[in-house]
Amino acid sequence: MEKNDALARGVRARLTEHAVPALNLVSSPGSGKTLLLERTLHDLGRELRMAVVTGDVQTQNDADRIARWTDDLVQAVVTGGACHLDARQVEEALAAIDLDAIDLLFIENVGNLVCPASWDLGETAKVVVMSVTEGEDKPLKYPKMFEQARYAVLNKIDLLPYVPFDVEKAVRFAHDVNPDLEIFRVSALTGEGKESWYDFLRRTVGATGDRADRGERVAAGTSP
Ligand SMILES: Nc1nc2c(ncn2[C@@H]2O[C@H](COP(=O)(O)OP(=O)(O)OP(=O)(O)O)[C@@H](O)[C@H]2O)c(=O)[nH]1
Ligand SMILES: [Mg+2]
Repeated sequence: MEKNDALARGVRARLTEHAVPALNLVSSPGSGKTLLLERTLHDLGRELRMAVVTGDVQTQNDADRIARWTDDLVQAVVTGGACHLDARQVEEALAAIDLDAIDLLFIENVGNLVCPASWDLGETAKVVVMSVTEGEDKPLKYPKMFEQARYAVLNKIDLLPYVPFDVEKAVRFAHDVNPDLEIFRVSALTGEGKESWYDFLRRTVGATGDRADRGERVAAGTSP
């Protein structure tokens, strides 16, 4: 774990040097991380250059799905049994990505709400995706993940008419665990609520400066 944290610091320093914010998407399996990324790349791909590192225990399915929507690099990491990505895998994946050519990096972690909470990947922030088919109590049952995350996406809101899910209760539980959690309510399928998510992504990129002054800052050796 100490070795991982040291590697994560290296990844973070590298991303900072290139002014690239990185969002680590974590969630239970099937909550919609990949579909959210597909829609985001499709809708914002002309405005922001985004690269993706996807982690799966087995298969490159998610990388193949995401690669349909972007010419930027999509790096697949097959963990071969491990229930999370680690900083070394991200560091290796970054070797194939031109950080000066991208505005934002997404990391899609392995789907589960336990292991990824403990592993720093050098990301700017963890974004926990929670869907309305999972029940409102996930923040209470997996508190570490919700404590570690700075943002949450409540996904599949298009299904609210069909499932017994109390949004206000879920939000309350999430804030009981982490009062600072900023929550976006979206449907990756229909696009409902997507604008608040996109505004957040624009803000995140804006906070680390635009590409025009990135070169100067890198040359001057200053962080954003
Ligand atoms: N109705 C509905 N279905 C969705 C939504 N988002 C994702 N799905 C569906 O949910 C299933 C799982 O979505 P994925 O994007 O593969 O989920 P994931 O979190 O990437 O899954 P893992 O990578 O296996 O952890 C797919 O059948 C999606 O089409 C949504 O907003 N609404
Ligand atoms: Mg996925």
